[in-house]
Amino acid sequence: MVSKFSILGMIVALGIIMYAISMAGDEKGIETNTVEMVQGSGAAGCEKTSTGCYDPVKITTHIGNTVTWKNTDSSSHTVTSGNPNGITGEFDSGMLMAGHEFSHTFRSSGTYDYFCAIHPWMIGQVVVR
Ligand SMILES: [Cu+2]
Repeated sequence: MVSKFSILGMIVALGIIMYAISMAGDEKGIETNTVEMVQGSGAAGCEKTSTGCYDPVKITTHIGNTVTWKNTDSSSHTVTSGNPNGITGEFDSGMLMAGHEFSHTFRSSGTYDYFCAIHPWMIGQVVVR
């Protein structure tokens, strides 16, 4: 026989799981307008680190704000909207040499994925609210 306590325990556990899922789905990313391409991101592996290849890998900003990407790596990179399976055309830095920057002003809310067209493991995301 299943006791009332174990049923209650299951309901509580389910509640905690549902809460965790809702929090994960609501994760906004770090609020900033500056992203750096990390050192060594020209070689695969940065995508497995906590910072990602673009640091921070996920940011939140607001409508009208300009986000600036700084290439602090020694390799050239791009900031291209979309993902390796498809370019959305929202923004594209073109080839960004070491030490150079690229900026884009976000005019509408949404979630913008982007990646490096040279190193497709480099992916990042901008959430505009
Ligand atoms: Cu790259």
